[in-house]
Amino acid sequence: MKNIVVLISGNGTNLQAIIDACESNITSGKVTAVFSNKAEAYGLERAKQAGADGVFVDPKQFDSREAFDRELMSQIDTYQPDLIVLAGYMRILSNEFVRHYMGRMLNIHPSLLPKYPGLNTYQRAIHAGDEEHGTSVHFVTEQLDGGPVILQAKVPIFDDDNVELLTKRVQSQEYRIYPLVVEWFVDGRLEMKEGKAFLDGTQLGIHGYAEE
Ligand code: NHR
Ligand code: GAR
Repeated sequence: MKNIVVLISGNGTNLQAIIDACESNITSGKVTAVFSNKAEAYGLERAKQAGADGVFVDPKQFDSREAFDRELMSQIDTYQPDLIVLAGYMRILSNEFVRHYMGRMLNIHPSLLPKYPGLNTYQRAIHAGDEEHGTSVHFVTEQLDGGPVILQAKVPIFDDDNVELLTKRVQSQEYRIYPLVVEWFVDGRLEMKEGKAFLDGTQLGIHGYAEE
């Protein structure tokens, strides 16, 4: 059984999708702990309901990003994780943290990377007049939202769209693709080598498995 540790900052709906998948089709993975940098994150409740540990680590108790991340790392490592999953985790991670989990840490980012790294992607896509938006699962590297993409899902942007509707449309796709990628990883089908993602030994392109 592979141990999965999930990092969140909020609601944890992606966490829930992964927990649910581990109770059904992901037979070789288990969420053992969930860490949050926000005390009120509802995802901590979801963790406990699923029989996993839900741990809040308070950034205010630390002098620097590096010191906070070092504490997080040492607590995470008590679970001997095979995979770290960022699921709506809203704090940039230090290089030391990223290097420690390199090749075994995934993120889901709400844009069709490499378009729109960073925050407020929905507003940016609507404002730019884009006809489509989406979400990307990628390996985490030291470059923010710049690690190799594994899988994307696309949705249309309609003429009378708004951020709320578009968010819902994108998130419903996240609940399909994130558990699938986690399954690939725990089944040993997915790896990162020399900054590239490989599925079943085949190198993936810049949009991940779903090439144009
Ligand atoms: N850390 C590294 N090193 N690399 C990545 O690719 C990371 C990462 C940490 C988080 C998620 C990411 C996203 O999917 C993620 C990817 C937060 C920010 C941010 O600016 C940016 C990207 C992501 C998450 N955070 C502010 C900060 O100063 C705080 C913003 C807030 O609290 O609202 O940490 O988009
Ligand atoms: C997700 O939609 C994810 O793509 C996004 O936050 C949401 C978290 O929702 N991530 C980021 O914006 C990272 N910067 P959830 O807590 O309900 O899973």
